[in-house]
Amino acid sequence: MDFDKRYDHYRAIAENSILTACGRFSHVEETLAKACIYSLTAGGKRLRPVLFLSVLDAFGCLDEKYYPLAAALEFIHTSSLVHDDLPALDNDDMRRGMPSAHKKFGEAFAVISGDALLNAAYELCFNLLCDDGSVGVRRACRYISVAAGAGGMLGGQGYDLDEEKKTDSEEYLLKTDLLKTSALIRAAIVSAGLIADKSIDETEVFGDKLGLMFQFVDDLLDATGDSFVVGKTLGKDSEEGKITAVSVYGIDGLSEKITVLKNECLEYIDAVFDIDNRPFFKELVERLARRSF
Ligand code: GRG
Repeated sequence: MDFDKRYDHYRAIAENSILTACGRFSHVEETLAKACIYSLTAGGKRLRPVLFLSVLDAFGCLDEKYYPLAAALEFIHTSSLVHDDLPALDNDDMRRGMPSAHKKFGEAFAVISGDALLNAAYELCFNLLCDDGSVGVRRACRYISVAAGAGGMLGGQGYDLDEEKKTDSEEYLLKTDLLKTSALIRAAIVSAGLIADKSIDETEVFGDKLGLMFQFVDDLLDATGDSFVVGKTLGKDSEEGKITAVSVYGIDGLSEKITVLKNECLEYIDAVFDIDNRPFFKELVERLARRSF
C-alpha cells in the first residue's frame, strides 16, 4: 500500500474513533458540548492517533478494541491546543485555519472545554481498562497519563512559561521541547509498543527524536512559513522575543539540526520496524521534516 493510502486508512480510523468518542457530549450542557466538538472536528493531521495506529499495525496488533486510545491521544492533544491558544498562554486567534476556541466560545468555555477534553481522554482509557485490563493496555494507559502530565507535556509548558528561568541555551530548549511536544508524540509510539509487548526502551528514543524534529520544524515554520497553509498566526515567536529553536540555532543552523534529527529518526526506524514497515515510517519522517501534508 502506498504512503498516502496507508496514512488515510489510519486517519479514517482515527476520525471515526473521535466521532464515536464525541457521543459522550450529546447529553452535556449545549455550549460546552459545542465547544468540545468544534475543537475536535476542526481538522488537523491526526498525527498522534495515526502514529499509535500505524505502530500497532506494524507490530501486528491493530485491533478495534484499541481504537479509543487513538481518540484519547487526539483528545489530549486538542485540549492542549485549546489551552495553549488562550490569552493567558499564547493568545492565538486562529487554530487549524479557524477561530480558536476562546474566540468562538469565549475564554471561560475554552477553559472548561479543554478540561472536559482532557477528562474525556481518561474516560476513554478507563473504559478500555475495564474492558481489557491486559498488562500491555495497563502500561500503555499509565504511559500516556504520565506523558500528558506535569512530568511530561504540562511540565514542558511550565518551562516554556517560566520567563525568569528561561535562557537562550540549547539545554533549556531541549528540556522544554522534549516535554512540551515530544512527550505526547513519544507516548503515541511507546503506548502502541507496550500493547504489542515491546519494552519502552525499544521505541522511546525514536519517539523523542521524532517529537523534537516535529517541534523544530514548527519553530522554523513560525519564522518562515505561510500562515494560510499552516492554519495559525505566524511570526509571533520572534515578535514576542520567545526562545525557540530559531533563536537558539538561527534559520540555517536549525535547518541543519532538522536534517540531523531526520537522519537519526531514519536510523531508528531500521532498528525498530521490520523491512515491510520501514518505507511507511521513513516517508512519514521525510514528510514531517518538510511538513508537506
Ligand atoms: C490542558 C492537556 C493540557 C495541556 C495544557 C498548553 C499546554 C498545557 C501544552 C502545550 C503543548 C503544545 C500546544 C505544544 C505544541 C505542540 C505542537 C507543535 C502542536 C501542533 O501540533 P500539530 O501540528 O497540530 O500536530 P494539528 O492541528 O495538525 O493537530
